[in-house]
Amino acid sequence: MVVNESVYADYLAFLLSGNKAECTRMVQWLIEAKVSVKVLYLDLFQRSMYQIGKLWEENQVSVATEHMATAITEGLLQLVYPLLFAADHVGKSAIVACVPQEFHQIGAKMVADIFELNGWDGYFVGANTPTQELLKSIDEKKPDLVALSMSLQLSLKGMDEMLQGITHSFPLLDIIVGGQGFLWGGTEVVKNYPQTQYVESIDSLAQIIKTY
Ligand code: B12
Repeated sequence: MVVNESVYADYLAFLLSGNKAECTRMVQWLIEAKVSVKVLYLDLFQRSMYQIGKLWEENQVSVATEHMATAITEGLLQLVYPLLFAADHVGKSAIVACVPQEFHQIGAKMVADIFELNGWDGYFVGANTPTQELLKSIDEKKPDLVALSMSLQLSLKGMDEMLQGITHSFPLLDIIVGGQGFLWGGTEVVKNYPQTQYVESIDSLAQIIKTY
């Protein structure tokens, strides 16, 4: 089932006005109507946040409105949780982190959820993760995979630093990287790290997870 244009328009209007109650009711209703996690994430949450980013860039909405919409969206992700943990556990795990200086975390949280949806443990360790802290988590959790998220073009330096740190301490660990920061380039940096793969979407990620 898809999210049709009028449902999306209503949701966006509620999100922009900070109407958390109506946004919650709409998401609950879509979950009951068996809309998939992927559709909710891409066609409702991602689409509306990209639109809010565009409106903010064009000075049509304030920073406060954008912050409010972000907070509401982060809360709504939790409504989806019961759908995530239904899959049989396959005994694999991934750590998901935002690279240093990267404060955009909704996409990375979605990535961690996609692992859960496929029966993995998906550990989201946070926005702006210091490399040393990530290394400690890897040592502790011994994941099968590490996923790094980058939303800003400016975060490429942090991505490079993190890839260096991981490959130095855990040379055989598979790493995947993604996020809209790569829209402005950066895949050439990733190619310097043989265990690392750029993945362009959560759809492709789901395919890759299945091959593990
Ligand atoms: C909310 C928001 C913020 C919030 C974030 C809070 C939070 N809790 O996350 C705050 C206020 C912190 C913020 C700050 C800034 N922001 Co901002 N922000 C946004 C906004 C509006 C929405 C982000 C979002 O949640 N998107 C929805 C998610 C679901 O999409 P996503 O992140 O792309 O993730 C999807 C995919 O990319 C993918 N994915 C993501 N990671 C990974 C990883 C892997 C491994 C894989 C496979 C896939 C994958 O999966 C997700 C699902 O499909 C965007 C607009 C936009 N286009 O997104 C701007 C945007 C990202 N911000 C922007 C900017 C410029 C900034 C600031 C520099 C502004 C400033 N001057 O201070 C700061 C930088 C802060 C920092 N150092 O990180 C620009 C970036 C432009 C650029 N060229 O880099 C954008 C695009 C806005 C714009 N139109 O100009 N921002």
